[in-house]
Amino acid sequence: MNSTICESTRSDYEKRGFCIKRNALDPERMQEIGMELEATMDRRSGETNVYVNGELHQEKKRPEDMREPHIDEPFWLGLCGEPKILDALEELIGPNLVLLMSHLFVKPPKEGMSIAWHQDIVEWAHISGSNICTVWLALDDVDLENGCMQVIPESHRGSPVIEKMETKGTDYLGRESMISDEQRRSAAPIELKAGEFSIHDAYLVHGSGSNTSQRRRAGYTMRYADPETLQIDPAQHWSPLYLVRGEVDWPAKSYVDARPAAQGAS
Ligand SMILES: O=C(O)CCC(=O)C(=O)O
Repeated sequence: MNSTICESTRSDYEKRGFCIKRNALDPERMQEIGMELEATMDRRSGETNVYVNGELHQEKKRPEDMREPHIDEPFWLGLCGEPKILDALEELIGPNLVLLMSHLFVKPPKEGMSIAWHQDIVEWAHISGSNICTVWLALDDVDLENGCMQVIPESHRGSPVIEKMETKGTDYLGRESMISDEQRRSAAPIELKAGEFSIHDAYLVHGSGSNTSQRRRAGYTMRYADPETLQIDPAQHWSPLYLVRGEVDWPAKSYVDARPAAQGAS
């Protein structure tokens, strides 16, 4: 296991496909985020319909699967526009930033699911572009024991599309990228304190183990792109596209204006 991690610089990010921002959000802000997380988890708990071998079952909703909270909860959209996060992104992918998606991944103690090795870009068949990335904000302290994210450094180089196979396991995705043993051995854990975040390229192979600890592991992923290089079919995309910083060609591209000044004005 390779435990060396890169700092938050553009050259590290380009070389290794990810970087880490330490001491980003302060404890007061994290306390506020923690309270909102509890409220969102309460609102989204309950049962959901699933089909197993063609038969309908009711299952408890998984807290790993709280998708797109930014669409209907202004708090999470506001967090996607957090200046410290956008400043870090701006250095890496440029001054114009579009929010594509977000997802709260909460792994409960002792039973949090693993997430198999995958590349984000391969999961989103209707999206392509050379400058798409994910911010993974730690809402709890995360380490290998509670199932922190792990990455395969440099696996994004050359923008490969790696074939997937079914895991036939109990992981969150049910399919995984076919990577070599050598790549597996090079995995780097992204251990973070609450309030720190990592940024990874959409082609980088990553995943996470199950939570074997007594502690919760919560993270918020926010996915961004540079609108100049982004290619997306809005008809197939399940959420609006939000411009969070900079400029785009209005109104040819239909973005929701979520830049902080626009939000303040409304
Ligand atoms: O939260 C995790 O462990 C994995 C998250 C992930 O796959 C992603 O951010 O793309």
